[in-house]
Amino acid sequence: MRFPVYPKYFVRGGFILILFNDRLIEREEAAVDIEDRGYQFGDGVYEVIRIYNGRWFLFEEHMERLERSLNEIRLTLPYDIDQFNSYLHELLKKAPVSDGIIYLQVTRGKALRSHAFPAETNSVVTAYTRETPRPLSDLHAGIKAHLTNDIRWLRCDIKSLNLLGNVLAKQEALENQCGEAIFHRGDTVTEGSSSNVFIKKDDTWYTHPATNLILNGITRQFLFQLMASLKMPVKEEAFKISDLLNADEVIVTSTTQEVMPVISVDGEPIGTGSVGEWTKKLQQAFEDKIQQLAEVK
Ligand code: DCS
Repeated sequence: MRFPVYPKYFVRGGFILILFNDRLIEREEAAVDIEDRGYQFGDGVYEVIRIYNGRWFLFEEHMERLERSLNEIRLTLPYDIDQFNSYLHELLKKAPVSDGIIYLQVTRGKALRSHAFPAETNSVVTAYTRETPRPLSDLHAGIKAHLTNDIRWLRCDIKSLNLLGNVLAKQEALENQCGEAIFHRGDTVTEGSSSNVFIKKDDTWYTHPATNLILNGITRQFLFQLMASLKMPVKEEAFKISDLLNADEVIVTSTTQEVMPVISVDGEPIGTGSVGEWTKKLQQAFEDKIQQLAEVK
């Protein structure tokens, strides 16, 4: 008994309970078949949704992107999306987190190993919550980034389980004492290994347009709203490595990294080499939204 003060299936801190298709089961009971296509081919899609103060953040936006990813790889859920929503809400209720995430994924399920789709698909849904503290000290001080060649496929708009290109890039960044890898295709900057990239030059933010070459981040889209409210112009326009290195300010954005300042790229300081003023304003606006969420009854 790990959590004697709670009834069975009510676990603070998450992860002990797993949504496995239509059941909530304990972590130890959850096992994926060797021939699950998610395991063998990376044949599936996923989402990471933020929870602040026990409440969902941008839930609908993530679920809409999940539906898009599913459509793009011609995969269907084992039940309708409303049912899925209610299972996820039940999961968060039974395995609550305060500042955390819900990780969810859908695979094309178990089938004899053969590349083409199986005649019958038995999609497998898994999801769990996990306490994930906000990266407050990095948000305050900023991180270093490392440039690397974007070797990924040409459908980065799909939130696919295939993350090998991203994994290798992040590892390379860490081995260079950097917190994030920033991808470039030729001379063009695309996105981070697990984030989108914005640069500020003069009085405008720039970020790569939402094409097949990047994931259209939910945080990225949310920042467009914050930038509008702060009267900060933003252009969805591709920019070059030289623009990145000569920017006044650089940020990477994601569900877990929020509005993360980048203070140097491969040892070259960005702007003054410290967190810029526009970045601080954006971080404050983001903070205010989280605070508002906490106040919702
Ligand atoms: N680009 C890539 C390649 C990502 O993996 C992510 C998020 C983003 C952009 C930013 O998207 P969101 O703003 O919607 O988070 N990656 C998720 C991940 O794998 N872990 O946490 C976030």
